[in-house]
Amino acid sequence: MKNATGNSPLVTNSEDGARCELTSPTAMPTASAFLWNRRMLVQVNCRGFVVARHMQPEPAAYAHAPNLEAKTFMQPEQPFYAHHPGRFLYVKDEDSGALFSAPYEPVRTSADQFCFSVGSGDINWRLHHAGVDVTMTLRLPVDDAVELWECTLRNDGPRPRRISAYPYFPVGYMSWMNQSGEYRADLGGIVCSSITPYQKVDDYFKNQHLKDKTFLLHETAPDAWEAAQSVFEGEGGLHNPDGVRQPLLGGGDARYQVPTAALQYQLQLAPGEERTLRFLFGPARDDEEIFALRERYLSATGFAAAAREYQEYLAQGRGCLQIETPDRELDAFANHWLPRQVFYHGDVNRLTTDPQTRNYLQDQLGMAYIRPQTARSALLRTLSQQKPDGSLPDGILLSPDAELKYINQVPHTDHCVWLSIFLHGYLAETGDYTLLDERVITESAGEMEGDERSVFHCVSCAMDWLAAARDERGLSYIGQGDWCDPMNMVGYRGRGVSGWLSLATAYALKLWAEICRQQNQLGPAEKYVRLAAEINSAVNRHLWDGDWFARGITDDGTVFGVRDDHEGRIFLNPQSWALLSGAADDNQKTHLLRAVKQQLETPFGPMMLAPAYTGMREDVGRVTQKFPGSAENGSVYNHAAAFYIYSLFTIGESDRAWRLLRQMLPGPDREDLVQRGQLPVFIPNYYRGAWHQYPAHAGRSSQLLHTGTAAWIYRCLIEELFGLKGEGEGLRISPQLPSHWPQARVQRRFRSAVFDVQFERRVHGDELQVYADGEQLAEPLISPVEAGRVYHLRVLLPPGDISQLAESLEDANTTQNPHLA
Ligand code: CEZ
Repeated sequence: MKNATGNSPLVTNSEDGARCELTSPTAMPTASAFLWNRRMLVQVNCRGFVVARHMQPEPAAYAHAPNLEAKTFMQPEQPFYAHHPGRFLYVKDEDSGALFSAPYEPVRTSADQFCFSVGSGDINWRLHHAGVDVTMTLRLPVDDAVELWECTLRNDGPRPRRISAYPYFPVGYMSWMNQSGEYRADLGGIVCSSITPYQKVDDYFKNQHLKDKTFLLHETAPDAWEAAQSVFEGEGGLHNPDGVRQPLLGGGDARYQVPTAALQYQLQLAPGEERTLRFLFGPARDDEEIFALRERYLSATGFAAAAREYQEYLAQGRGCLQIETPDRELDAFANHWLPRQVFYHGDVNRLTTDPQTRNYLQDQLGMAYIRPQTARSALLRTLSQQKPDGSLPDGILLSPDAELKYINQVPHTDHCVWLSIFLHGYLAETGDYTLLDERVITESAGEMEGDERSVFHCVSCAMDWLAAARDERGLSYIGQGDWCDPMNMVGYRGRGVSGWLSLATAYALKLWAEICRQQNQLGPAEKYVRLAAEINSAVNRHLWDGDWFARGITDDGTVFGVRDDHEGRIFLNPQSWALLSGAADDNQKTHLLRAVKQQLETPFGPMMLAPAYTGMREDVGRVTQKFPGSAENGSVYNHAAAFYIYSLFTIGESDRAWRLLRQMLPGPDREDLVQRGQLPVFIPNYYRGAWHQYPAHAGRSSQLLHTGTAAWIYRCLIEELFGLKGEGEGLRISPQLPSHWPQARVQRRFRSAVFDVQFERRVHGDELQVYADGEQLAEPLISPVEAGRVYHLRVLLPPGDISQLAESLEDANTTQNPHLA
């Protein structure tokens, strides 16, 4: 534990990189972390505010306005203060009346010491204030929607203390139909009840299984309690509630009032003495369920068993890469946090029942490196929902009752692209070519019902659909959106086309052609290569703007994302995908790399477009209405940055790729951490952009943890930066380490074998040399790979490329934020 006000570092990684700790509740006030299990997600911030959702199976909240639309997780970047109550513990000295609270909110007293400590399976806060040590720890079990809280109070001073401790878990507004709260001695806690509001008769039947109760159960009986929020908070409010100003809480109920859960413990602590209190907080359908949760978890042994089971669960998400490089922060991130985020996405599919098809396939691409059998079934599930014309629906239904909702009711045209991208990555990683012969049972009703086709056939149909969904110029229709959801008005009248999607189609067809060739399907391979070339040249004919590729052409025939545009002048995605698809020749590459550097790069990564739109453009769509520099409107949208980084690696721009990859991680210096407000425990979906418009705000994290970025960056590290990539029956070694790294050590699990790799720089000689178990390889390829074997590789890299290094330094200078300098 470090001093909150001293000069100790703001954020530190533990020695093994498995814990990340923040030593101030105010320097990065929205810094957050998350825990999840198969039923729920909890995102907490360092000050004690919490957003939690459980699945029933649609996402729902159980504390704070549950019947507000629980569609997505609310924007945690916005201060939690007004709308996001949390889990608090007030501590009152019974003799002096002095009050503080843990973790920091709601009283906001600055503690003598503060630590917000994030682990992969628990989050805890430790603080020391006025002679009292408080620890609050949150864990989740694997399979139930319930929070396990453990609070320890310790008298750290020389004299006996009389203290009242008040766990306060606000529940918030539950329902306009029916809400209440009361203490239930028989269940051991406060139980709040409601009826999810509805009007349609049908909903009555649908809602019957909903968990309409929220409980706070205690292991140790309290001295007093209160269940009405207005009575507990009273005139003093959350910061100084009336309840804690009285000797004892009043024991009131909430009867059609906003319910809450406040308990009071009067503790006498001798010097050095401590007390541990355990609680369960969560949703339930009825008393029986509450009772069962209590029986199962609410004890020291119940908590310990849950923690053990949770560690076993996390072990299933263990990454395939362990690294030791000159960059300690990267090591911690790549060894712990990144695979954890990939596993979260891939195992619970962002806790939705109808993930967007492109998200599902990209999340599962990440899963191919962690638990490939899950990725495999996801592909089969996706294809089972393919439409008769070869296209894919906008979302994939994961349960029988699931429906396509929200964004999935808007027609997007890019979903098929992700099929061959997924497969290309999956097959390289697993060598599981039998998947291509697997029979797919088509679920869709009508003529295709019961039809059985091979994966190979289904994907070919999807590729044919993509190749056909183009206009007379040969460019891909955008419909009401492509990868960019809110780019919904470029082509809503049926004519507009997407430059990005055209390039992505060319790339997808090329990848598929490679797979066809590998399968000895030479005719189709040749066809897809030809189609890809045709699309690339159509893009070159219509969308090359002299220095970069345009984003698209509107319904009215206006090319946009070009030099004449004052806003949305240059977009990142077409540049990245022109590198991937091969549309850009060497001369074009030089131009577009320079344009991206000059117009899009910031110290926090490349922006997705610039300048950000400041007003509605009706021929582009609602992306232009988003706040400039936020989300798709010109933020450093990490998913798009990841595409760019990946594309840079594929053309051998190693140092440029490294520089941008490193910029995605917050820290390690304090200034950067404070500006972003993000802990290096997950990649947020964006950092604020609009670098030239609102430089003071640039870099600030969205705190949104759902992003395709995680899978792509994991892939970049494994296959590109460390260059340990599957190929046919083997593993190819083609590292692109940053040129200033003298060495690195990596352990890579690959198809049931282990590769222990030592990378070193050579002093002389400019080719790569690989030694496997002492013997030099003629080609940097180990093939076939023997399952169960441990390979020891020594990889000698050419000396660092000084010219690339100079490029990096020059870049760093051109992107200095004037407001940070
Ligand atoms: O959603 C993401 C989508 O989940 O935005 C990406 C897209 O490729 C992903 O599939 C780029 O558009 O305004 C919107 O509708 C946006 O689409 C957002 O909802 C965005 C969220 O930021 C996800 O966290």
